[in-house]
Amino acid sequence: MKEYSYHDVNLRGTIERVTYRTTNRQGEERNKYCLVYLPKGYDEKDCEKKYNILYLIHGGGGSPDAWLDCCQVKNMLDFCIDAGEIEPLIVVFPTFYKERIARLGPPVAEEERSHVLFFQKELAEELLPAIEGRYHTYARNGSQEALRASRQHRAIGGFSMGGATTWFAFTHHLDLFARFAPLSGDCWEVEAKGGGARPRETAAALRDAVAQFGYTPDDFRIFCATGAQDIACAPLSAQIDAMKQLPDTFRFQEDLTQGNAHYFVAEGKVHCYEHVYQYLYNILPYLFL
Ligand code: FER
Repeated sequence: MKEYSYHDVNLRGTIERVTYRTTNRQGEERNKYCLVYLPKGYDEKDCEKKYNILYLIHGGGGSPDAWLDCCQVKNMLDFCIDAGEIEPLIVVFPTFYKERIARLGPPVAEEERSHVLFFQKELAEELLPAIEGRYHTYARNGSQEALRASRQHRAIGGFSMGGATTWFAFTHHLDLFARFAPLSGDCWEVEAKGGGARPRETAAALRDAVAQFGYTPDDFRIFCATGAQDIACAPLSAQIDAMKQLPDTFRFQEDLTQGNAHYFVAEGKVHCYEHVYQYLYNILPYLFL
């Protein structure tokens, strides 16, 4: 694995704050914000140029600011684009929490799972339309039809509970996303902590989603990673082992240009943004190939 460290860059992307309407869990209307990274050179008046887009989700207890506050992901994006290592892309930092929460005490897995699950409807019906009706992505507009037609140019990834969010997007919205980067978080589709506790059922649920949406193994790519010392390593590795037993659906390869699924475990890395954004650095050049 390549290690990223801070670089001076001449031309930087910008961060915008976007507010959109949603309803809270009681059904009351609310404003929510997300942060949007626009690469250098992004010109709102240029309607010809189109950008790939990555939705990057924080971990449990976080906020739209967490990724940007906790690691050098912005400098890494600026550098990779400035150096030509990746095509310029838009990165959206939303939150799955409905209201800003200051988590008291330790996380309760069932509760965290329910936030992430409840967010799936907002993701598809409110967040994506608000963003892609506004910025120059491959979606013609923010309609579900336009979003589906441009799914090859849309990725979702996340850290920890953001990884769980990413797996839920796979099972719920495979028609809207074609690229997935679950980082240090297992799939909680079957139950909280299910990737580790019930790996075979979890792998089957992921396979069934592909079949139910009518897709083939050529229609998606999964880039999954964690650290050898990360608390997600044991559950995620159990889940991935079970997915490897389903080679008709999941074609694991080490080479990031081959197959449709990748899993790497980085030596010495733990459960924190500073370590996890390194995986993103390694994945980004291949995410939209
Ligand atoms: C995991 C390990 C830890 C995971 C989530 C966590 C979704 C969450 C930790 C926390 O919120 O503190 O595999 O998968």
